[in-house]
Amino acid sequence: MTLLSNSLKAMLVHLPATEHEGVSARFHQQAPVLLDHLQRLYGHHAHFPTWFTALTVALAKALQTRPQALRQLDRQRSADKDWFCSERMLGYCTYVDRFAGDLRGVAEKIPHLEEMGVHYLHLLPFLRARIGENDGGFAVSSFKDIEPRFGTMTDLRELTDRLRQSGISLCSDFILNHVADDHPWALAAKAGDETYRDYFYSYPDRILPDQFEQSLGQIFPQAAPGNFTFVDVLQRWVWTTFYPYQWDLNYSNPAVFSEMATALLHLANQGIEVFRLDSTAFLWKREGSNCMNQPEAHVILQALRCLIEIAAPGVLLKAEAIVPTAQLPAYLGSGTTNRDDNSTVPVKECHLAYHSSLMAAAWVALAEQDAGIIGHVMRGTPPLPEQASWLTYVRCHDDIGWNVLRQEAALGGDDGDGGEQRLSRVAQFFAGQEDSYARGASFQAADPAAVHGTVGMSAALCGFSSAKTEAQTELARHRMLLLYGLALTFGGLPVIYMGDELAQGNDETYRLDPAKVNDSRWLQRPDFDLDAFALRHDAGTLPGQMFSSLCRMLTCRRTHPQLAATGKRHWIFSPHAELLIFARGDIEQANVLYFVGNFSEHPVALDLRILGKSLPLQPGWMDILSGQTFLPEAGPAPLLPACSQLWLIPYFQGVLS
Ligand code: OTU
Repeated sequence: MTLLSNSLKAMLVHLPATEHEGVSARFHQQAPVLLDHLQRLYGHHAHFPTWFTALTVALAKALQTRPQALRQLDRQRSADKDWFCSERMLGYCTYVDRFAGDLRGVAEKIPHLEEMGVHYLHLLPFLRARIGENDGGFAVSSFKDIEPRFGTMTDLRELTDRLRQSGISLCSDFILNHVADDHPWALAAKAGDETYRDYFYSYPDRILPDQFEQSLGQIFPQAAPGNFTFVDVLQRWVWTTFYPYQWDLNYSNPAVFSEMATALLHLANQGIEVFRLDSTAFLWKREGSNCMNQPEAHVILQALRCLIEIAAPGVLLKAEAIVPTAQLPAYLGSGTTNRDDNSTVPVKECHLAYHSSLMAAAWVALAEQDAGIIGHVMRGTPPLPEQASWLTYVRCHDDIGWNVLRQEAALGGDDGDGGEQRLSRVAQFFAGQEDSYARGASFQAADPAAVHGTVGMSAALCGFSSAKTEAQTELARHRMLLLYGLALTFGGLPVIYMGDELAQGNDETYRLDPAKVNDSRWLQRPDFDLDAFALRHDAGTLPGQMFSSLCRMLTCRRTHPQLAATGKRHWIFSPHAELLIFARGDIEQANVLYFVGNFSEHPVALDLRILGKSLPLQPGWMDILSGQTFLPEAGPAPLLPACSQLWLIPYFQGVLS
């Protein structure tokens, strides 16, 4: 206890008396858990007490320098902890340069974001990145500087202020698993500084790397095979899970934790309100394992959460863990932990986590014309813990990783191979093989039959690029809207990927760039199409039709509280495997909302009697997207056209519910 009370004293010395009460309250709530977690990771180090006290002083300095406007936001959000679970929350993800050139250009695009009702903007990495190849900014050279071509730290602060005036929270990648090989820590290591060499994992020979490799996966098996890179100047093998120039940080070294925690708090004070914690699954290495989802990785994330709760409680942490459904909930926090007064509190980890299984399952359902696998994922998704939400999405800057669905694919598959052939067929379908409408490409699959990933913009994967007739284009648009309909109604924070609102296609130019040609993810990283943007209100054009249809769905979402992340969700059995049916809200109440999606390419009859079974009387139904009503006495079940969807609410003749 003295360590904690001494640490609090050391903190308060740096803070104005007006902050003491609030900080002390947050410290008393979080510090015991923080200390417990850090002792589990680093308590065996002799200098732990000194190290811990120094960390809390860094915490105090972060508190001391946190701008007043952000402290105000902290207070507001401490009183409304579910703020990001609202049905009004909508995200948009894009690259700074591709969307607007630089940070100042992003501010000029705010009206476009406001028109869609965006309240969360994920700008892909904009910190100073490695000179040369840098994995699209995911090889960070400095956590203190902005990529010069995007602007300055002042530009960032001005942008976050401007976004906040429009009710938009900036989300930034915080790439905490690795740094670039030209980061000062890596340069110091290469210069012979053993303190910094120990910020990384490195080995004098292949003995341990070869032992680790036996149980490790491959992220870039084609472009960067293996997980270790020989660095001549070190004469050692460095752990590089991703590209050879991305050196994994060694979190068994407490110095790494405190450096990264300090960097996170500094960036929070620049006005970043959400941190996308990149590659969180890989943070802890354990021989004989795949070094993913290790318990210590969760302890690290929970400790970062404690620090944020003390120093910047208005900030959200989002786990980027592309892992099987069963391993996702842990990233939001599971179980309870004891406080020093023996009370138990729920473990808090990240506020948000990508529901990558739901995203991948939606694409599988489209390829198979069967919604079964989405049902498996939905039923395998436990209720959200308090103050937590899923990030739901259709596409992002990365590949669609099919292997997250191995468990679900094995359930419905009939190949007896754990779903591998089933997922391989889907990957090949979207890579445009056989008679598929999709125009995607394989990602890092040396063997076309192997299951790895698929790349391509939503529009290309949904058939816009291959469409030869008006009907085929219309069907492609309905496929894409169906996938966004699921993301918007499932219950989470849905994120639009830049260009999808205009049905923007692939960017094939990466094949001409030697620095990109080996990473097909660049296929889905086009510049924002300003010509299409100019047509967004022209209903006679494809961008116009896409934009108006999507905006209709966005309006319906934000005006129906049943669709908030905190709302209940009930999967409903459908006799037609093509149909996905689930209810949002209370199925016994008249404000229940049903999503019905036809994932097939042919019309399917919807027996309305499946819906509303728990309602006191069988209502009629109204589709809030089209306004169309379906009355029980109107006769046979309505036919759902191919790839169409209905968002149904009870409709009592003459009385709108
Ligand atoms: C993440 O990668 C980023 O989203 C990628 O853009 C980066 O290349 C990578 O980290 C390294 O920073 O799940 O948890 O399948 O989509 O590795 C790591 C390749 C991730 C990436 C995947 C992803």
